[in-house]
Amino acid sequence: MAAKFALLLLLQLALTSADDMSMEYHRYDELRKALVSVWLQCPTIARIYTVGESVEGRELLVLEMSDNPGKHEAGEPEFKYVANMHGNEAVGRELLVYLAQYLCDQYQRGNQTVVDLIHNTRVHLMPSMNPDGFEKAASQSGEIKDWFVGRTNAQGVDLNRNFPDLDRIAYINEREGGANNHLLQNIKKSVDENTKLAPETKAVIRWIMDVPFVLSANLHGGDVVANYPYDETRTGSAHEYSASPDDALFKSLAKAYSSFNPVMSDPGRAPCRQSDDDASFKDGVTNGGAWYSVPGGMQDFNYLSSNCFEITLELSCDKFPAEDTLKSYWEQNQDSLVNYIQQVHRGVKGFVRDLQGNAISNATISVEGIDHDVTTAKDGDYWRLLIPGNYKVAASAPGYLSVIKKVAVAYSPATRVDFELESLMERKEEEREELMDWWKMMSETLNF
Ligand code: GEM
Ligand code: ZN
Repeated sequence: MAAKFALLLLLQLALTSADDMSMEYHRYDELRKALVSVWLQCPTIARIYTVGESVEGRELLVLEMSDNPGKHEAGEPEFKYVANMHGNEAVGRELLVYLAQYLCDQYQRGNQTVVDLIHNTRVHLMPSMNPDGFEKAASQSGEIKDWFVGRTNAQGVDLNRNFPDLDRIAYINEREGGANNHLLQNIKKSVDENTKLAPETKAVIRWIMDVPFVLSANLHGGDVVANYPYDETRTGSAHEYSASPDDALFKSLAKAYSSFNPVMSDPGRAPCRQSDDDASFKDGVTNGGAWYSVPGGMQDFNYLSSNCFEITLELSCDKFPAEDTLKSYWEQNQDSLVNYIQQVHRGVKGFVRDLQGNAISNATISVEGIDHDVTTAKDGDYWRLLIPGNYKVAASAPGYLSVIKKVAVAYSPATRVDFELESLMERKEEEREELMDWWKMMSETLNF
């Protein structure tokens, strides 16, 4: 009996492996089953968890893929893909299901790139941030779907306008002096009590604050481009290039995606629609503000509230294309999706510890010339994505003497830079002892 069951299971799994799985839209229950099937096939490198519930009670499911699922490993960077926050934008949702299946298959086949990726990275895939919207969009009869039905959550909230508008705070701080990172800290309480925040938004905010994500992308549809911060313009004008302190890096990250996608990077690609305002698109990438201003978006929220650098990927002209085209989207995006995850292994990374070797969490890592700091996670581990170059990197923490190091950064892998910080208390103690020794010596010499 057990053998028969195992055989059936194997047969089912063989049928759903990435090579021969025909791509079809997964409704909510099918999505759950597809994720469970990956987990059953690859239980040692996969885990399913949920970060919360939608308005209508559907789970915001995440498939985690890593060699030690379920826990943050000291020194191992965390990565996320979030799709379908606009419920009617369905391609990203299906691509993440397919990506999960692909990573599982390739890991089992010993594909070295995938094995290395899984061993060195903790990858989180959320195929749908707006499962209610998706059900609404998918319930429309016929192949052609309305452009807007299912975009918002079940309360009519556009989730990509619903995040706390930290850009406004960052822009004020730019003028008046003040930080542009970890800006949620002072207003965290107001997130819990804020009735304007949708449950989906709240759940994702908590997730972003809890997991030490380093890099992510937010998958959309309706155009074909990789969009990078800032999304909201400084002046409030509709279109205006809005550089973040990490503009060069973000451009490089966006190109790391677009350059592996033959459609996105095609300089001769016709605009999705005649009326499209894609004047800001170049090499398949665009600055968000230059395209059009988006206040309250998820992308900038990541950058301004946490250590996570996020870009927004527009993957298809149609938001909900015909099912038989899904496979072609996978083919266009497969290499980009994998290559973009690998970007998490760039820049500098390492640990900040005290002289006894104890981890210093929440220490600040700053780079001369780039006005945006990251902080260490609980094991004192940090990741600071950077483009190639020579940098001065400083580690500091309250009560410790700061240390600055010169670092050369190549494209990849990340340069390892550890910091040992001396506590000011220890320094004071040392100084006191030195003074005592001196006093002792003086008194002996002068024969007091
Ligand atoms: C966008 S998100 C990407 C574009 N960002 C900017 N700044 N133009 C949205 O939320 O309106 C498009 C989409 O819905 O996919
Ligand atoms: Zn969208």
